[in-house]
Amino acid sequence: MKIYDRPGFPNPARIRIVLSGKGLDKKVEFVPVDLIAAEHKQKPFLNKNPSGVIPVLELDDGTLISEATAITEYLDNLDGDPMFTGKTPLEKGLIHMMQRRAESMLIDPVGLYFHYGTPGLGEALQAHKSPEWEGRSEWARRNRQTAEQGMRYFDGILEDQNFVAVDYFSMADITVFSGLAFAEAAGLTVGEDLSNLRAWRLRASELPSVKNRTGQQFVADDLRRLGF
Ligand SMILES: N[C@@H](CCC(=O)N[C@@H](CS)C(=O)NCC(=O)O)C(=O)O
Repeated sequence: MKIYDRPGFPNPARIRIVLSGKGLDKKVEFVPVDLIAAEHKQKPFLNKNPSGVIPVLELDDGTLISEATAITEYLDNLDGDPMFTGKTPLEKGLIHMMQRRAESMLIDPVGLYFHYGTPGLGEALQAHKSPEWEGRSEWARRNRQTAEQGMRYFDGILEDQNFVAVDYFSMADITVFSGLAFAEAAGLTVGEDLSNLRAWRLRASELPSVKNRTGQQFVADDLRRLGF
């Protein structure tokens, strides 16, 4: 199996947590994609994932699976003993629901704010992000607001429960965890008043699947070079 990704980027990190939890990290070859040079917007990569984003999983027979959730479902169910995507119909339903909220209310708007409201990954990629569009800064502002509301929403959820969807760390928690890391890289802080979310994040960061994932840092060297 190959994973096309880049260490230190938040959506790829979702898969690295899963690989670590499932003990699969040594069974995959990580193929780095140069996001700064916009390699993922060129034809060879678009042939693998027309959405032009990482991560992408390529199986030994050439089958391609993109979208972090789809890759997670595949990897988590390979051994017939899912630990992140739910064991019962109820768990599966709750995890799916909360993971989708974690995308639409947090990690996706953070990504849009990052690419449209900051210099993002630099010139080569900005050319693919509608640089001349006059609604750009308003779009970025709205997405920032959505992400900040999302943080508040998950803080509320974690008031009454230990994890985001079910009573263990699931795919929904992975998405929130990575979303917060992305938020910080984009300059959005997790407010001091969001104490449930902060405490959950601290607990989550100590879980073996999170702590021992390969390529641990969440802010890649490439991003640091760009001033993040
Ligand atoms: N919905 C996608 C999101 C993937 C995504 O946005 N990945 C980022 C890296 S963290 C990316 O490739 N960004 C490049 C771009 O937006 O041009 C998933 O779940 O895999």
